[in-house]
Formats: sequence, C-alpha cells, structure tokens
Amino acid sequence: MKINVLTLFPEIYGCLKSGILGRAIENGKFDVSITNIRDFSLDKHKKCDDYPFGGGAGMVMTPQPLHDAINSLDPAHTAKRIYLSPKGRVLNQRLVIELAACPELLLVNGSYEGIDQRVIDMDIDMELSIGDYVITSGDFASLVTINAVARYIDGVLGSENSTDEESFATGLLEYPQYTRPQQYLGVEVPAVLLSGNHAEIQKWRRLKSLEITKNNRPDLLEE
Ligand code: 4G3
Repeated sequence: MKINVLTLFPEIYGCLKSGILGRAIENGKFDVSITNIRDFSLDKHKKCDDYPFGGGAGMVMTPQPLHDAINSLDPAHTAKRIYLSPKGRVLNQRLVIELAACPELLLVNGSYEGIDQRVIDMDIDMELSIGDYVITSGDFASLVTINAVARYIDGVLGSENSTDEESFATGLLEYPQYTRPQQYLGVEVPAVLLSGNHAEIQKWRRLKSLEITKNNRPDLLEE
C-alpha cells in the first residue's frame, strides 16, 4: 500500500520511524510519503489560511495550495482521498479493514477551523473522523488511521501481534491478560490460567469478554 499525506506539519510524522510501523516501512511492507501543503502555495508569503467569509473565530485553509497539492500527488485520481475531520464517518475496525484493502490512500489534513468547503466538494472522496472530539489538526487523526490500517497489511505484524484474536474481531472486548510473577503484591493470577485445561481457559476468557463488554460497551452487544 502507498499512503500519501498532505500536511502543514510534516515533523509530526517523524514518529513513523519508530516501533512496529517503522520496521515495516524499512522492510518495504508499505510506503508513506509526507508532503508539505505550504510548498504548493502561490502566495508570495506562502500563506495557506485566511479569515472565514461571514465572520467567526479562527482561520480557514485556503483552497489553492490544497487543490494543487492533491492533484499534483494524485493526478489520475487513483488514490482514495480522505479528509480527516470531526464531521466525517467515524472510524471503526470494520472501516479500518476496508481501508487496508485500498492500494493507495491520500490523507488530507486541515488545521485551524478546517479547510474551504470547495476542496472537500471537488477533491475529496471521504471525510473520516477518529471519534467524537476535536484536536488541533487532522495530523494526529491521520497517524491513528495509518497505524490502524497498517496492522492489516501483510507482513507488518509478526505472529506475536496477530489481528485474528483481538478485540472487535470477535465483536467483544478482550479478556484480561496476566504474566509472571504468579503472585504480585499478594495478588494471585486466576487459578484457571495455570490449570493447563485449555477448554476451561477458553470458557473463562469468553465469560470475561462478555462481562467486560456488558459493563464498558453494552452498545457492542447490540451489534
Ligand atoms: C475542525 C479530525 C478541526 C474542523 C480533525 C478539522 C478531530 C478530528 C479540524 C476541521 C480535527 C477527528 C482539525 N479534530 N475527530 N481537527 O477525526 O475540518
């Protein structure tokens, strides 16, 4: 998969060099390319924002740098063009898996109070939100999206981090995990996990998953 990112803050994406995704990018499992929107501004001061027509607080990103950047990076419109915004379709694991099947993504990031609506209407395929809250720029939403999607790309996760048995694959939240020591600050690991009885362990984990889901996310049980 190829992911192009348009941003005013390319430094933020430095974190993609670290961890599991950093290794996967090094190994050519997928490709991320970051482009500064400001490089496309035709303004003599490379301005990329202006006051909103009609008044109101904050600044709006102007259409020219965004429109030119999008169409320079994706001239044949082969990418799925995604604008990160609190107004978008809310990301969930099902949508993550759907996006991971796309050969090419273009993530467009707004700052301030967002971008000129004409860019969304002309150039964007999908508005995407990572949840019902506002952050200072779409960039952190893009990083969340990249990370969640990358986990479904072949060869990104080792077998020790498989997506098969995790939360949401089953439609339930995960059961609690324990590791050594068997007793910590006087608290024992549940005895069933030490029993070696695989059927009993599975039963216990399923019960715990149901209990946690019922308490924390009853809406998931409806689905
Ligand atoms: C306001 C995405 C702020 C309007 C972006 C963009 C939250 C999300 C912004 C706008 C964002 C999210 C930038 N905040 N929930 N901030 O995915 O179009």
